[in-house]
Amino acid sequence: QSAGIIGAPFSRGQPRAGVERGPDLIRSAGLVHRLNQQGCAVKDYGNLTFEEVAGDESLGLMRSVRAVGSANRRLSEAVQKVKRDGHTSVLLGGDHSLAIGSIHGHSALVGNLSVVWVDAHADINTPLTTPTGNIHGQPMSYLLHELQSKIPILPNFSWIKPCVSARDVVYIGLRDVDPGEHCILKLLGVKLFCMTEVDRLGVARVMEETCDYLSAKQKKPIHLSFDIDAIDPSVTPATGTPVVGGLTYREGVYVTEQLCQTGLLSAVDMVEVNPLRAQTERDVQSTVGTAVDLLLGCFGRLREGNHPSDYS
Ligand code: DIR
Ligand code: MN
Ligand code: MN
Ligand code: MN
Repeated sequence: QSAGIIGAPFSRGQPRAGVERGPDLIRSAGLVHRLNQQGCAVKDYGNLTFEEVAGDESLGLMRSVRAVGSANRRLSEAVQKVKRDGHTSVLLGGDHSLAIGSIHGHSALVGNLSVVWVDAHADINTPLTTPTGNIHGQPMSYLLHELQSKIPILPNFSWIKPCVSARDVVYIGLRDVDPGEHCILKLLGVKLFCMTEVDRLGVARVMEETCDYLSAKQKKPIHLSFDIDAIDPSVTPATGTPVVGGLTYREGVYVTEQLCQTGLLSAVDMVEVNPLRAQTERDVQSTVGTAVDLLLGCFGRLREGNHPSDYS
């Protein structure tokens, strides 16, 4: 399959500068070239530009609501275009608030989908449960049908239509979940493999159960939303909210390999790479290199090796 890359240099879903550099950094680590090398056609749609939203005052704790709403509206349109053109959509973030537009746009074109959310965090706070006011900790709450009664009217958010059912979501890698989020996850019965489950079952069984769970009813296109902070900060330290005790590099790559093998992967987000959070250039390289390898895994890279079908 082919990849359609969208860069979204956007950081207003959280307070730390630098995450808007993610798209160009991931590209300059050779993403397009390496995808081509493994036989994957690529169309790079370039970076989105975002308007300066005037008068974007906080609403209670909630910061940059209008900017986040407007940026995601643009992103949703862009993802719809990529899907219309027949590619697997690749969103390079930017912060994780961008999952709102990415998943909304994906679903607008393909209909019902499954979401695999790989993250240290659940990102399912509502505007009323958020302890920080950062919208990157909330995207799932805007997307889930089941939470719509909990979402107040917000400026520039009225275009967002909930498009995902809680039963079609699987979380992997959780280890920093707020009390309000934990309550929502339990109430909705969301399928999740926190780091405790990864420890107990091993990543192979986690992925077997994830794929069984998602294909049990009908085989829907899969949206993978990968927050780089799911991986342990010893490997990917250049991110805004690192949490110790994460997935290893190998566990992360295994997740992408297995999702690729389902043949259902239809859109991928790679978000929260922030070079300004790194101590050293080596930390940046390790984080960005891991992000690239995870994306290569999504597009068929095998660690046993690959060769083109006409090779002899
Ligand atoms: C926290 C942190 N749960 C919040 N979320 C982050 O702000 O709602 N998500 N860092 O990636
Ligand atoms: Mn996270
Ligand atoms: Mn658990
Ligand atoms: Mn996240």
